[in-house]
Amino acid sequence: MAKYGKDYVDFGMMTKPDLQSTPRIIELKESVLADNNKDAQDLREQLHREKTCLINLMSGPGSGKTTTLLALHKYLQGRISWGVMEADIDSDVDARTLLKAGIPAVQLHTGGMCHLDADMTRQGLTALADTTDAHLDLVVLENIGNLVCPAEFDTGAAVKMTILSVPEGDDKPAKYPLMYEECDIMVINKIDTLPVFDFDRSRAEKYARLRNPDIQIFYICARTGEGVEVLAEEILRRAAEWNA
Ligand SMILES: Nc1nc2c(ncn2[C@@H]2O[C@H](COP(=O)(O)OP(=O)(O)OP(=O)(O)O)[C@@H](O)[C@H]2O)c(=O)[nH]1
Ligand SMILES: [Mg+2]
Repeated sequence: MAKYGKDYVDFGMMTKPDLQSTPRIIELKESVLADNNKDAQDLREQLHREKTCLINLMSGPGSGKTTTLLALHKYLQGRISWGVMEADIDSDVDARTLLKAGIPAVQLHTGGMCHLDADMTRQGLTALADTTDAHLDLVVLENIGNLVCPAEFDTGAAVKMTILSVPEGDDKPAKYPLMYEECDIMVINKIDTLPVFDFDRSRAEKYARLRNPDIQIFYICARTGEGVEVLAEEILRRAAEWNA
């Protein structure tokens, strides 16, 4: 029996035909595998063979993950076939938002868990593939808003990306080091709010690089789109490299 949530995949919402605006909601089973890392590695190799680049997008709640995905769509659409798995404890708000923008998306419910593991990610990928005939070259997993647990669980992703928004403060890479150690890309979002917060860019960069000298840092305003094109180009480059 699953410790959390239901012990089955609930496809109840599938009976509704309007998948353009009504997200499919997947109630995830908790993985019973003792060794998540092994499972994640298997999934990563499978995705490599299938030429799907999976990005694990992580951050604290409200840093702008969904807004950033919407902003990226302008630069990704027409250049790559992509879709999104929106993970939340409850609600289908984020998946609805993406579907409305024309991005294939499913909503994953974790039944109270604060992160996704590889098995849950695999369930989500299957559900997402069922919503579209197109092969997805790029899939983004918008993980649960949390700076601690998601960093600890390998989901099988090829790329790990985190967002730090200016109002959260420049000290987050010092306080939640594993997140920044694990990630390939750090996006600093909401730069339009820099004038009203005491966020010090060099301090944020220093704390992050102390943990991870190779982390790539991008500054964006997801609301206005400033800086998003450069981030999109890097995502396209990484996906092309992975899928080559
Ligand atoms: N000023 C400003 N607000 C932003 C920016 N990006 C996102 N927001 C706002 O921040 C709030 C949270 O954005 P979301 O995209 O929902 O954040 P999220 O990380 O997906 O949130 P969860 O999924 O709940 O963890 C919303 O009100 C956005 O409009 C930005 O660049 N500037
Ligand atoms: Mg969101």
